[in-house]
Order: sequence, then structure tokens, then C-alpha cells
Amino acid sequence: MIEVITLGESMAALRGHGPMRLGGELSLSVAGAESNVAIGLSRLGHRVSWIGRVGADQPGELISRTLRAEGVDVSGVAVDPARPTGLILFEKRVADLIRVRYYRTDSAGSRLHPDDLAGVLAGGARLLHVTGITPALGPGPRAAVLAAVDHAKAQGWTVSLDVNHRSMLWPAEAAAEVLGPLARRADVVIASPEELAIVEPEGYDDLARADRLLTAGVAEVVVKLGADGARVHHGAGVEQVESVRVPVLDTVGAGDAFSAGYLSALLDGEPTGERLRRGTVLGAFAVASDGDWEGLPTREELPLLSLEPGTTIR
Ligand code: KDG
Repeated sequence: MIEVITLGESMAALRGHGPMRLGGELSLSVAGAESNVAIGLSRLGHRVSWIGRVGADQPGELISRTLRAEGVDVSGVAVDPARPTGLILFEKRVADLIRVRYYRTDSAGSRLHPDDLAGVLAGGARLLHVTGITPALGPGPRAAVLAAVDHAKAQGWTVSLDVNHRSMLWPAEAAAEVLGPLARRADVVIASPEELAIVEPEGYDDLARADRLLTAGVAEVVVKLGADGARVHHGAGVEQVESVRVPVLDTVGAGDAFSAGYLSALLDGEPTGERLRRGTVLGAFAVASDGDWEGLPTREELPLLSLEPGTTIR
């Protein structure tokens, strides 16, 4: 039985080291906020389905194959023969500063439609995870997210939203119009402080903004604080944990990793403090390894970062 359903656009990801205009080698992988979360959850033993469209091309094959290899259910992946799979370039300009470029306008993923959801939604789940990226891709993906949330609410599933504002896709004002009401329908809202201000502009600080969302019916408002850890606001108060200290290699994907860890502990029935802790552990695995999801841990590997730095396991 599937526990988690998520939907969005995944892209072929090309990663280079140093200024891209100088040429050099690129590595090819897969990126996409929701598929990153799906892989993170799957590695921790959860049954996850990812819904999206890919082109009838090799990058599309790469996405389906990668997700299948990671144990993610791809029965809801549609192949769109008329559009290419989107592309994302990651240019590691200096150590931990990365420039992102999208080539995804009119991509297969941006044609996601509510009709694409029916089969997977009918199978049931416990949790629907969506992000603020998908509604920014066009009317079809936006309608698909809203339809999925309607279905999940009607079925009594938990709904989580990672605000994930991408300013290259839409300005904050346009995002606020769509994501503000969407956040109020979610049970769990995950956001950076800046993203919290997008979904809840009223309120003079995080606490006031989170309180307004809780009053509107959200159960948990989770604020990602990067190197400072993470905080959760809920009906019984506020809890905060520190981040796990690791050498930083690549920060992209850390937020998705955090979401996967938080949601995994939620699915396991762990209390909110443990959800935050598992989130920060996954975030640390993500920043300490190259790629969006490649370094994410299996369940057995979760305690690894508590070993002394420099440990060799023999
Ligand atoms: O969260 C990491 C993502 O930014 C990356 O995988 C690509 O989904 C992505 C996006 O739209 O930015």
C-alpha cells in the first residue's frame, strides 16, 4: 500500500564545477523537488508514488529509470510524445555557491494535468506532499495540485506543502496569491522565514505568521533555518533543534531532504521534536554530498553522522 503520493516536474540535471562558460565536464542526473522527497522517503523504507510527465526521450527514460531504481512507484508517470523533458543546469560557481538555470518552458512536465492523477489517487495513501514549484509551472500543473489537495482532504489524508518559492518561475506577489490559500488547506506547512512571509504576509515575525496559519487550521508550521536548524510551531507551542554540523559540499536539495526526514518521522508516529531531528539529519546528509538526492541515507545509515568526523568504518 502506498503511504505517500507526490507530484511535480523532474528534470534532467547537468552539474558542472566552475564557471560553465569555460566548458569542462558535466555530470548527468535527475532533479526535482518532489522526486527528491520521494527518493528520500523511499530510502527510509516508505512506499511512495511520484506523478509527473516526462518526454519520450532519453532524459525522460533517465527520470523513470532512476525513480524506479530508488523504489519509487512510477505507475503515474505519463510519457508526453509532443514535449521534451525539462532540463536544469547547476553551475557550482565557487565551493558552496551554486547558480541554477532552467530550460523547462513548455516541457512535458509543465503539461501535467489533473487527469494524470486519477489512477494513483484511487489507490489511496496516508499523505499527499506538494510543493509551491508545481503551481508555478502553468495552469495544468496548478490545477493538478489543487485537485490532488481536494482529493486528499476529502479522503482525510495528511497534506504537506513545502512552499519552495522559485523566484525565477514567478515573483513573490504571484506566488502569494496561489500559495497563501493553498497553505491554509495544508496540515503541515514547511517554509524558510522568507517563504513564510509569502504565504502569510500579515504578522511582524515568524511567530505571528505561524500563529495566523495555526489559527486558520494548519497543524504544524515548520520553519527551515538552514545552518541554524529548524523550528516547528504547533498547537502546544514551539520547538527548535540545531542543525547537524557537517562539511558543506552542495546545498541544493537540502530543503527537500529536510522535508523527507520530517515527513518520514511523522509517518512513523514520532513526536514533533523527533520529526525536526530527522529532518535536520537528512538535510545534513544532503549538504555533505554532491547532488540533490544521491547522498541521502537509508534507514540503517541514519545514525552515521553522529560518529566522530573522519571515522573509517571497517
Ligand atoms: O530543491 C532542489 C530543487 O530546486 C531542484 O531539484 C530543482 O525542483 C527543482 C526546481 O524546480 O527548482
